[in-house]
Amino acid sequence: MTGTERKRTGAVGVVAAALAVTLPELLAGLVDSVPSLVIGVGGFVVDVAPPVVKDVAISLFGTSDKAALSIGIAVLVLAIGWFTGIAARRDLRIGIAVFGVFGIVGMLAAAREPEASLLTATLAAAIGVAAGIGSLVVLLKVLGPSVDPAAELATDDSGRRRFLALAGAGAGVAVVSGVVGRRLISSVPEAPPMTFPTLSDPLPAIGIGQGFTLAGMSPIEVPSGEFYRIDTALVIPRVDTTEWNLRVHGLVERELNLTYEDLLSRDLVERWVTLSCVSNPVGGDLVGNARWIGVPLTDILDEAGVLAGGTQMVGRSIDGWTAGFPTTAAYDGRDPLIALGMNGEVLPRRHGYPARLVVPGLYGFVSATKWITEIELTGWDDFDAYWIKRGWSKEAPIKTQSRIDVPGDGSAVGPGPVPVAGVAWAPTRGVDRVEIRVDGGAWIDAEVTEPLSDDAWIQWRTDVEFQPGDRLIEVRATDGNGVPQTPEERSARPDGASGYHRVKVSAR
Ligand SMILES: Nc1nc2c(c(=O)[nH]1)N[C@H]1C(S)=C(S)[C@@H](COP(=O)(O)O)O[C@H]1N2
Ligand SMILES: [Mo]
Repeated sequence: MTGTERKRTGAVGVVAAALAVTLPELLAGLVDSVPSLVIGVGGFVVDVAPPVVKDVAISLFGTSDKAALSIGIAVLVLAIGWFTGIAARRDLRIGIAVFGVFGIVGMLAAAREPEASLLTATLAAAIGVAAGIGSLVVLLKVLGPSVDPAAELATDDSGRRRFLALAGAGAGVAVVSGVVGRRLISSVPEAPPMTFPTLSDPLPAIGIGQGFTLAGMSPIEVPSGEFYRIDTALVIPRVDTTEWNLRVHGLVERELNLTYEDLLSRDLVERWVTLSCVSNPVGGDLVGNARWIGVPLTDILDEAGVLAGGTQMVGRSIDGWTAGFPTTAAYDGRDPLIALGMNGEVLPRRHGYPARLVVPGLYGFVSATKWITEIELTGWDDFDAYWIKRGWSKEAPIKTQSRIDVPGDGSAVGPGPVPVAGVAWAPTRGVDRVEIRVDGGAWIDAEVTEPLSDDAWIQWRTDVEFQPGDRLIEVRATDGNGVPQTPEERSARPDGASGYHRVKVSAR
């Protein structure tokens, strides 16, 4: 095969593979019941990847890691396409086999997705396989018969132009269906706004302008659109509340099946609760504070009647994710919620619409099940939830933490007084005090905002006049029991990072 022939047949394979992947994506975007093969395969990879790989990739913990996974899949698909095209030039059966195998893998993976059926997954895969093999055959044909090494293929100008036009058109269709398909798949319309008539004491919103306002500083109430998002879902589940219900079962006296209307008609309460991800590094932003509206979890548990052995409360989501925490944590006065609203509005889909758990003081991975469909009471030792099976701690109270938001790390400050400010949290215990120190000197008290609740973060600030030169600022919080945050440096795995947040500045 000549260099040109290799390039062109490789390109044929790339175009065919791109069409095989993107046409079913477009269909998945247009028709709700058709699953995305890419998401199916991605989800499968995410589920079976060994914990080590996940720790490195953090693919389940961050949103941008999902983009990385998609790009990885795309590059892999196009590379396989390249080699398939070249191989198919010699023997078309190889091309047919590769697309066939990919179709079967895509179908099986996509059929596992919560909203898919074997039928719709098969349909999507069949379209992909047909598009791949079809374009492969057509483009190879246009390229002309296989030639001897000395000759050039499709050497006459019109033949070459025809090939380039067709291949270009194929690539164009693939790009458009890929982009449009992705858009459609990830565009999840929010539920329409509504009021919560059974909410008796709405809390006032804490907008920008309340608390300390400094450029670069976190607000007390993080707007829902800026709130961190962590989950294993490659697409946000679309839950139809007319079909949805929350099943409370397991070690209970009576099983409950609650509809969305049932939950909305309950006595609702509103609470300030700071949520944190266990993988939030010291100084990280996988933490936020919001007003959550919901049904007190204990109301529902009391109604179901927890039996003696029901020492673990497992939440299960529509996409099969699970989290479990001790039932005693629901009853020790911390007031967990089956949340239906966030910051005064319907729970956004990315944060778990129609309902999720919010348990003050526990990291999200053991407690905060979004898109919840089941609450199951089991024995503590009888079930290990999603992340526990992957080596994370089973008990996971949120550690007392504080963060310096301003000045930014590495920034130049001064001369004169420099505002140093940030947030601190110790959900269920509250924050009593925040101190900072410079270059390991004496701790200086910062001013703190009035706590909204023991579960909510506070803002702190103070002004510092730095001696010129490189300076190191450290912060520590003391919780409501008088226990200062530990200086011991630990990474997130297995039960949350600890240590002081440090920021370096250069002062003039
Ligand atoms: N269904 C589902 N719920 C989930 C998760 C998930 O992967 N799937 N991740 C949990 C984790 S690890 C965290 S930190 C919180 C984050 O909630 P947020 O995305 O609303 O900030 O959700 C929790 N609830
Ligand atoms: Mo998390």
